[in-house]
Amino acid sequence: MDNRVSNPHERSLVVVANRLPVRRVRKGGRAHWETSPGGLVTAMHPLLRERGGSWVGWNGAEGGSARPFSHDGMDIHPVPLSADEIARFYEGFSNETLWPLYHDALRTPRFHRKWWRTYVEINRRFTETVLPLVGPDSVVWVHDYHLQLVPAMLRERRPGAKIGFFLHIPFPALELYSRMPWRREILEGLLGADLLGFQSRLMAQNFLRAARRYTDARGVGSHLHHGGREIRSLPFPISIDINEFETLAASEEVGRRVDELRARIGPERRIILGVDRLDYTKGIDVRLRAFEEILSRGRHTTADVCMIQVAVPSRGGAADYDEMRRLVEETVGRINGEYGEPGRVAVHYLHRNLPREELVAYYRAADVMMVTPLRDGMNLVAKEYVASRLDNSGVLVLSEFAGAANELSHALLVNPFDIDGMAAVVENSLDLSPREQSSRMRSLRKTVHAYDLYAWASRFLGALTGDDDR
Ligand code: GDG
Repeated sequence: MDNRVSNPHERSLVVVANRLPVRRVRKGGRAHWETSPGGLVTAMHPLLRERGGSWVGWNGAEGGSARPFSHDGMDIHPVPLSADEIARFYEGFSNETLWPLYHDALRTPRFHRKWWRTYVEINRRFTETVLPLVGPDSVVWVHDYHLQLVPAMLRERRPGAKIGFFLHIPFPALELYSRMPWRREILEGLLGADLLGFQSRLMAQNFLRAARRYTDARGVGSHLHHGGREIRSLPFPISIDINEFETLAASEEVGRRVDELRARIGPERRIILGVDRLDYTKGIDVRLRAFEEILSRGRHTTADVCMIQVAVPSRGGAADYDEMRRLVEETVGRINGEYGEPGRVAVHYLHRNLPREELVAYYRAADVMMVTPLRDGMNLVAKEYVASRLDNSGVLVLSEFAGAANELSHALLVNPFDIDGMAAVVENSLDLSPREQSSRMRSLRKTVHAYDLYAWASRFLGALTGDDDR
């Protein structure tokens, strides 16, 4: 590891996100940093390496050092959090107030003044860490709902800085957002940016409506005037590194795993797949009930179809998440008890994180992919499935309430709250002719190809720095 950090004023890009792009890994008694997998890191890493740049974020654990270090061409600036701060800023205000409120209040958001006070304090700490890194030519890109106050806190101290903000989760409709006790403070925090990016046009508009209602920002279309500056709120739907998925999908290793999986499931049985973080926004429980409905209708049995649900452990210990896990596991147990046969399980349930090769093998093996969140900013799994279908076979069943539905209109779109409706669409998808599958998948692949993760990052930065025409 190289501890040298170069002159911050030569830096042109500063990424600010809740999590650092590195994680501490222990091997043979020695700990070292490793670059974390994940979309944001994949998109930012080459940019930071080429242009030079810093990443400010939390290491994901309790305590730790604030000492900066270099890793893999990036200057890393950790923001340490204590156990209490993690409980109030991260688990509390971020995940039990903002997350449910922004996802259409699928769970009741909890509003606690002490969580809010810690949220303000930690946003301040992030800002203090960023400030010394901001030179006259720097571009600061702040990410996500944990850090909505950072743009204005930075603006106050660096009035001329170029500041962009991207929200990975939905921005809710005004009627819901209005519940937030600190709605004006959050909007004013965001208005410190020059450019606000959202996953869809509707989400960008939701923000504009809220800002016009609760702050003195004024303007028409996507432009606002506030504090003597102009702010734009625009859609920048995030994407994936399609080449990475295509290369993995074409690899021998993945091919071998697909053959193994197919042989184990039985070549005559169709596979319906779900892959999600175990989160109540993802609609896993309702999806399972739609599969149960299909089996109860009797046209399909475990002799010709099965479901594989990968549920990646997430936010365990939080009551709503533990409750969702219990419900999902109870439903899987009920379906298997009712419809399974020895050697022919109805629902294969994997509560774990899979290696990427295995994940892509599942994408390739699946005849039908169900991506049915009740609300989702984008949903990258939908795009990853499409990217992995090199032979244009397979069917994507996609929720209308995922941001991805705006672009992936050739998927079979469903209302994820409608059990019978989803069951009917999945039944139809099992009958879809190879020709229709291929014509839909071709269009989907074209869409994902046309606009990948790198295009997303460079369009956002282009719009922020004035190198585009929007
Ligand atoms: C937030 C927003 C928005 C999943 N299982 C495994 C695994 N994954 C990877 C997938 C995918 C990622 O996790 C999940 O991304 P999503 O987009 O589906 O969902 P969130 O985690 O909720 O992400 C969302 C996103 O931010 C980006 O802006 O799209 O709307 O909620 O990349 O591949 N990866 C591995 N093993 C697994 O078992 N290795």
